[in-house]
Amino acid sequence: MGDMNGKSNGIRNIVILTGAGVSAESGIDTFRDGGGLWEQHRVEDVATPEAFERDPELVLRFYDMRREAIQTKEPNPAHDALARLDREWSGELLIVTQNVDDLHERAGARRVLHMHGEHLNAWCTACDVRSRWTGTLIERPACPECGEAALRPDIVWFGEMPYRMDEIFTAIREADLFVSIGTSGAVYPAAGFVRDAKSLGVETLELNLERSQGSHWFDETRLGPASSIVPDWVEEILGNRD
Ligand code: BV8
Repeated sequence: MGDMNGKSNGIRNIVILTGAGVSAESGIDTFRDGGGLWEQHRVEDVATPEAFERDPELVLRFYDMRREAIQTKEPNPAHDALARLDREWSGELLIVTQNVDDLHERAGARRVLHMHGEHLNAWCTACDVRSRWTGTLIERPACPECGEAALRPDIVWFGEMPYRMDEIFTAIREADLFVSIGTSGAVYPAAGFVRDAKSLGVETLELNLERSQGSHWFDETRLGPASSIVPDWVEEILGNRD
């Protein structure tokens, strides 16, 4: 592993940040690649609380379409490799994902934290309960818990606080290695995690199709499709164990 040869044996606690690039080869649109989500929709029209307030139908339709789409997709070898690491890694491991699909879980990963929410949850703005949801929300269905027609996508929109930030910062503080996979480094606070890791002396590795906005912060960057460079890296890190 580049300048970590021999040192990877000293690695016990790993934090992995994943972005849309890890699901790209499963056929789920990324945000900023050609033809991506933000080329078809302006962020401020569909991914902010103000947008939901202004035009709930447009926002609900946007998320209904994506919630339905992810249920027709399958995990790819990158998800499978990270699930294998989760099963076989005896140290601490946390997969912090910016993705709102469930492909990490469907590949078998358990130690997953969705910092930007999940398509397959509906969040009731009346009783605050989150319910598993695979259908649509456009018809404003009743909350299974309180019966109110007050469900919204369980998605962290721009201007909203990402979930479980304390847990994420604690994991980064205790990490020996921070790995960023398939993210453009365009959105904060996720894009700043590498700087937090670096300032704490944590080794940092980036696995991405192309250089990202944060590449210069990483000790090492490996370029290529996640479906091949992630399994290669997992093989390497598992092979270097004590
Ligand atoms: C918050 C859910 C504070 C929605 C998402 C000015 C400066 C700094 C920050 C800000 C600013 N103005 C506003 C902000 C804050 C804002 C922000 O960062 N804006 C950016 C645009 C500047 N952030 C927020 O609002 C966040 N909240 O700051 O709250 C706060 C404080 C107090 C109290 C209250 C609040 C909330 C942000 C969350 C937004 N929600 N997702 C949905 O899904 O609809 S963001 C969304 O974009 C993703 O979740 C992800 O996090 C983010 C970036 O997307 P990526 O996953 O990286 O995907 P992208 O397409 O960009 O890139 C894909 C990458 O994969 C590329 O690099 C590509 O090369 C690579 N790739 C492609 N194919 C492959 C591949 N790699 C490998 N293999 C392949 N095959």
